[in-house]
Amino acid sequence: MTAAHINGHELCPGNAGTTLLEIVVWTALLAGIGSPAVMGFLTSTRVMSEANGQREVHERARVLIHRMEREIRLAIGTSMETRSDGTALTFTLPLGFTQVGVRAGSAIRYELEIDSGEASNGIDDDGDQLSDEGQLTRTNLVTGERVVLASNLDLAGSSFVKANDTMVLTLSCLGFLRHSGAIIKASRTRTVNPRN
Ligand SMILES: [Ca+2]
Ligand SMILES: [Ca+2]
Repeated sequence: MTAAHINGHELCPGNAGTTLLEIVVWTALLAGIGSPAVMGFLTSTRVMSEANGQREVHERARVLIHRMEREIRLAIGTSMETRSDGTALTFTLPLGFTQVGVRAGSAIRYELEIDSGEASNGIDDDGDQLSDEGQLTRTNLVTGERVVLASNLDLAGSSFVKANDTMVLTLSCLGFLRHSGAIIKASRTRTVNPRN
């Protein structure tokens, strides 16, 4: 009999039993220690995701209105016109300058358009969680080129209003936060005076 045996019994159990026991212990330990850590990780990931979602909506509104503001400052002031319901703005950009004044260039129209699956009724008709959302388009009326500058705009909170020689732009962007189900609105207003 070796030192490892007393009365025919092994002092050290076989590998299979030890491994099974270790698995049970480690599983219990990981379950006790790991669960709060995993839950904490998932919670912080969701919080970060929601914060990023909010930031993205605010950033979209900021960039969008800055882009419009920059172009409208270049416009010929007397050419500015708005649609009576505030959903469209047209103006002419200068092509150049002569001794007698400004040479007119491209005519531009910015327009707020409701999404094809939506009706202006205060509810979400197309099932994307947003109500009465639409897009902002820019059309060059000379060449016909039309570009969608942004989607998911809150049309009820967006408008173009002309007051004497000044243009008041208001854009409201929407976002849906998947984890909390919250709807985010970010509005920006700029008063712009064309230089030409
Ligand atoms: Ca919708
Ligand atoms: Ca609707």
